[in-house]
Amino acid sequence: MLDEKLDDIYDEVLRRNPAEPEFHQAVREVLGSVGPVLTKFPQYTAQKIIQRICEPERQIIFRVPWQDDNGDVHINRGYRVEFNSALGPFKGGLRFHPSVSLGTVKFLGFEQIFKNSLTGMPIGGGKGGSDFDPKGRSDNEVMRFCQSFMTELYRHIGEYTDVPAGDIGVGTREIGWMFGQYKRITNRYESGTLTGKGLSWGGALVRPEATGYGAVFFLQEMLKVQGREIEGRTCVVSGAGNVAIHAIEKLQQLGGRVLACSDSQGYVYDPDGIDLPTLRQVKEVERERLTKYVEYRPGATFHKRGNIWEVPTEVALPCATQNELAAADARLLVANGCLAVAEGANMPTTPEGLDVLRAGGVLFGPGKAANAGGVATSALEMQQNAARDSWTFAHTEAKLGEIMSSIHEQCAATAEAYGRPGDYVLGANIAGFVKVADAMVALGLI
Ligand code: NDP
Ligand code: 2IT
Repeated sequence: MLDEKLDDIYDEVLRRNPAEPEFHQAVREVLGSVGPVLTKFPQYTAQKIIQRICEPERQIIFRVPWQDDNGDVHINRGYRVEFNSALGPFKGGLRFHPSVSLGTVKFLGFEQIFKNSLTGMPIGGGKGGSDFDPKGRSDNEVMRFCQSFMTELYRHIGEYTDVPAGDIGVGTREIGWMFGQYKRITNRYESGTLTGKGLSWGGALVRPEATGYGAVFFLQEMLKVQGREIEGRTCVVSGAGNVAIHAIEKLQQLGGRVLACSDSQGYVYDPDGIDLPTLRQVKEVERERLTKYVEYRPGATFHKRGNIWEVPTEVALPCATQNELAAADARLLVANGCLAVAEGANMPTTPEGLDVLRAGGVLFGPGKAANAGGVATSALEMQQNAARDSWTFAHTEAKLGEIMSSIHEQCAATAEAYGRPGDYVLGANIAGFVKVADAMVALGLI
């Protein structure tokens, strides 16, 4: 339940932003936490900070025309929502997936504000993307799409304005094609305009690994509070993309036994533990479906349209997409003795799913805290670009580890201070919010 004042604000958000259910869900979750903050800091109410934070500073929607290999013309829609720049230039990824709509980009951009605040780095929140579907497209088609997308986007971004990166469907390859087009149009080698670049052209070590590794570091911190470790525990990781692969890698390095991973077609169960080289061969080298994994590993089984959360596990990391872990899934996890959930994806757990996990006493690390390692390492990439420097893997991974334990500490301390020890959702929302709110007050009515 929201208190009356917040309820009115939320109703207004619904009225002004119709047909954007994911955005509504993200706003509702944050408003559900910040009630006690408004009581403590009346200036936020006087300054209408909540209303301002729910309204993006700028929303850009544009046509992206491109031609496929047969010469047929396609029209997609591009988005960049520049949500909040109180703490630094807008920062957040680009998602290429057929499900992308304005509401999707707004939910992601809204989450990004608080996530980026928690990292302690000087970055505001933004997000972008397109309803373009890269599946089944040739390299040349994806390159032409990226070039067309950047032909409009370039005028809105820059190292002091807005710094995009990857997300679903956008990795180093796509960032390369977009960076190349940006450089060509502007005639400037501005490395700090995009992050997630390749190593030989301004990228940073650990950025590809950072989101997955960071989620596991956050999980490690949560377990540590209870005197527990990852070593020897069964783990299930949904997804089979950038975040999932690197979460699996770090879990295995720390002695976790990862039994299953998934894509949108179903899940793989490998009783001997997911074989990372095979997974990488299938997903990163061949860019194939996960079904191919079982051709290399006869002991593993593919469960077409199966529900990965039915696999009994002590640790669950949803690393695919939003709302992939619903109440029924949460009930399966609880019934099977799950101890902890850390969200590698953005908003993968539904509100009802979260209620079930809470009631079941499962440790829960929300995405805006647990997956913040990716964007934090993007900010480290920006630092290296600005200094024309490059750091070693070990140094950068150590920094990532420090950032994740600081985020855990902020969430835990804030939850404790507001009388809800162990509630990382409340802790992340309040700690992330207060810093942005203070900066907004300090910068005046802009
Ligand atoms: P990738 O594109 O590398 O991988 C996405 C994975 O999720 C694929 O296995 C994909 O399966 C699956 N997936 C995507 N959409 C759906 C869907 N609608 N239903 C079922 N499965 C789906 O993306 P990332 O690994 O980069 O991103 C995964 C999640 O992590 C997203 O929520 C993203 O916002 C979040 N995130 C990413 C960060 C990053 O640095 N990349 C940072 C922080 C959060 P298939 O191939 O079958 O579509
Ligand atoms: O959701 C996210 O934090 C990302 N996709 C990464 C954003 C970034 O700018 O690195």
